[in-house]
Amino acid sequence: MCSGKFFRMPTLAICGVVLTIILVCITGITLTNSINISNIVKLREKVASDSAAANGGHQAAQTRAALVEQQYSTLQQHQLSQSDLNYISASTHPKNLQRPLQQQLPQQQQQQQKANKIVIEIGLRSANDSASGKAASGSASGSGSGSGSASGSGNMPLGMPHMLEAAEALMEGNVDSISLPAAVPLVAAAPPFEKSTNGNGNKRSTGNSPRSSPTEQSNEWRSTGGGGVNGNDTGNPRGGNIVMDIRDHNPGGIQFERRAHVKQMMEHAWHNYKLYAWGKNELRPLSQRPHSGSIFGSYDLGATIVDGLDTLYIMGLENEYREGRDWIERKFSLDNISAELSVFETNIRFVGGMLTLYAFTGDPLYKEKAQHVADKLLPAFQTPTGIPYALVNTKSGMAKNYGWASGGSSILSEFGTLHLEFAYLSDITGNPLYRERVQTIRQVLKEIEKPKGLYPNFLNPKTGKWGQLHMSLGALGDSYYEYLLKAWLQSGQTDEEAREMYDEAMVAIMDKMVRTSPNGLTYVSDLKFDRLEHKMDHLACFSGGLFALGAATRQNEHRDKYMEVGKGITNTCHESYIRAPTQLGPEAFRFSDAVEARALRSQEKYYILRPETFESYFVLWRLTHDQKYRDWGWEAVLALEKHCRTPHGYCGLRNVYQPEPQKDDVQQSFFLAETLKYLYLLFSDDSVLPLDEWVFNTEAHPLPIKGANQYYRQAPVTLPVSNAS
Ligand code: DMJ
Repeated sequence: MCSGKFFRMPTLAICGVVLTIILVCITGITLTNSINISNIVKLREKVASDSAAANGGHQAAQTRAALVEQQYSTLQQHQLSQSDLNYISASTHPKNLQRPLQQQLPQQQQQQQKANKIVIEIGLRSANDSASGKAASGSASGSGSGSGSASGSGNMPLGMPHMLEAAEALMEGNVDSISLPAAVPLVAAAPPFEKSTNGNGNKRSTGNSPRSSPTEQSNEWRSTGGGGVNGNDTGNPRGGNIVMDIRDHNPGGIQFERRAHVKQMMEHAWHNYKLYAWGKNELRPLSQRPHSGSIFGSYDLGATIVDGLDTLYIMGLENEYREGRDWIERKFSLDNISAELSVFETNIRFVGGMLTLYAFTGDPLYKEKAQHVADKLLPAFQTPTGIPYALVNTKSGMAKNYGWASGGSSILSEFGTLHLEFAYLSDITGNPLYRERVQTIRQVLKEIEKPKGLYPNFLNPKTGKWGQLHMSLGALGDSYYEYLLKAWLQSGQTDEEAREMYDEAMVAIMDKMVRTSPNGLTYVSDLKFDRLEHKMDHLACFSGGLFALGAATRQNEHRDKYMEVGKGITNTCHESYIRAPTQLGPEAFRFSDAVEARALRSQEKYYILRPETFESYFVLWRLTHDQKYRDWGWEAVLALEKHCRTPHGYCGLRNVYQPEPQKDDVQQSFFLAETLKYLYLLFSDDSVLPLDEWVFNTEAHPLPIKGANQYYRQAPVTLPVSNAS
C-alpha cells in the first residue's frame, strides 16, 4: 500500500493517518484492558479487606489475602499475558465467554489474513471519509447460497464495528469479498432477513457437516484443555472433567447474517426501552410509555435493564452495556421502598442477572447487588418448614402466599427455583447462609412422600403437606425439575443428591405424564389427581431441552429414550408454532381426537414473547448439530419481525390464530433476557458459552460451572454475616 510509484508525499500522509488509527485503537484496547484489570485488582482488594474485617486478625487477613491472591492470579496472568480483553471490538464476543477454538484450518488462516488486510483498508477508508466528512461503510457480498451486508453510519466509532463484522464474515467464509464504497449515506442497515436465497446466509454449510455415526464416536465429550476457558484446569472436585456427550465434535460454526439480525432486534428492543421507559420495569411499545407489572411490586426497579444486561454483554453491545451498568450503580436499590416482591421472579431475574454479570466481569458491584437483593428475600424463608412464602415486603419483611394457591400453599416452581442462585451466591460471598436456605428446601422435598413418585405443584409451608394433587411440567411446576438437573451440573456433577432426585422424577414423569398423540407427537400432559389433562403449556416447551441435556450428561438405560423424548417434545412445540397462521405458538395447546398441538380456549391463544421453544432449539442444536433447529429458530425470527415488531419495540399477540393479530402492548423483560439471547446463541458457534462450562438459570442467565469454568470466582468461606438472617 505504501510502496512503488505511489510512495509520494500524499501517500505518506495517508500512511500517517493509518498509523494514527492504529495508535488510537491500541490506546482504546489498552484502556479497556486496564479497566478490566483494575476491576480485578479492586475485587481482590475488596475481598481481602472484607476477609480482614471479618476475622479481625492481621495474620488471618494476610493468609486470606494470600489465598485470594492465588485465586485471582491465574485470571490476571491470563489477561496480562494475552492482552485478552472482554471486548476486543464491538463486533466480537467478550473473550471471557468464549472458549478458543481448537485450531484454525489452513483455509481459515488464509481468510484471517485476508480479513486482517481488509480491516486495515477499512481503517484507511474510514480515515479518508472522516477527513472529507463522508460516512464510512463496508459491505460484504457472497455468491451462491449466501450473501451478507453490513453498513454502518458515522465514521470510525460507529462504522467500524459493522465493517469488522463484514471482515469477520469474510474470515468465516460466509462471503467471498467485501467491497468498500467511497461514500455511503448515513442510514441504518435494512433488516437483511429476506436476502439469502436459502435463508441461511452461510456459504459454508456449518450445520450439515458430515458426522461420524454414534457407534464410531466417543461417548464422552471432554472440555478442551482440562475444562478451563483457556485450558487452565481449575480442578474439578470430582477429579475429572465435565462430561457432556454431543453427537459430534464440530464447533457448530456461526450463521453471521442471522446472528447479526438478532443482535439488531436486541438493539431495537433496548433503544426503545431506553427512550420511553428507562429505569422503569418494562416498555409498552404501542403507547410508548412504561409498563409496571405487579410481579415487580409496582416500583421502578429497572427490570429490563437488569434482565437484559448480560444479553447486551454477550452480543458485544458495549455502549448499551455500560449505560445499564451505570444505572445499576447509581439507581438500583431495594432500600427505602416498600415493594411486595415475588421471591421467585426477583430471584431469577434480579439475583440471577447480577450473578451472571459478576461471573462475566468480576465487577464487585454485581456481587454486592445480588447479595443486597437476596437479603431482602430472606424473611420469606422464616416458616416452620423453611419452604419460603411467595411474596415478601422489602420494608417490613412481611411475607405471605397468593390467596389463590391451594389453601395457603407455596408453589413448587417458585420455591423450587432458588437453588442455583443461592448456592452460587454463597460461593462468591463466602457466606454459607444462602446455600443453607435452599438446602433446607431440598431436604423437605427429598424426604416428603411423593404421590406416584411425582411432585404436586402446591406445598403448605406451615404444615409441610401437599395441597391439591396437580402435577405439571408447565405452569407451577416447570423449573423445579430444571433446577434439580442444573444444580448437579452447576456443582461440577458432584451434587449427586440433585441428580438422583431429577432422575427419579423423570422416570415418574415419563411413565405418568409423557404421551404420544395419534399422529405421533410427543407431549407432556398435566396430571390432576388421577386424570390426565392432555394439554401442554408453552412454558413446558423448555422440557425438550431439559430431557436432552439430562440424557447427554449421564449414561443410563433411559438415555437414548430420553434424548428421543427431548427431540420429540421440541418437535411438538415447533408444530404448535407452524400450525398457527402467525407461525408463533399459543400459550397452551391441546391434544384430542379432533386436534393436535393447537389451542382450543380463547384464553390459551396468546403469545407473550416467551422463550421456551427457542431454548429447546438452542439446547438441541448444541447437542445434535441438526440444522433444522437453526432453521426453526430463523422461522421464528421472521414471525417475530412480522407480527411482534413495532416501530417502538416488540409486543406479544392476543391470538396467534388470527392472520393479523392484535398486539398486547408489553415488551416483556424476558424477551431481552431469554428469547433474544437463545436465538442469538442458536446462530453462534459452540465456543460461546459452552454447555460444559456454563449452565443457564431459568431466566437464561448463564452461571459458571464449578471446577470447569475459571470465572466461577469462588471466595474464601467466612462466617455468616448476613444482616437479614
Ligand atoms: C421466564 O421468566 C422464566 O423462564 C420462567 O422460568 C418462566 N417464565 C418466563 C418466560 O416465559
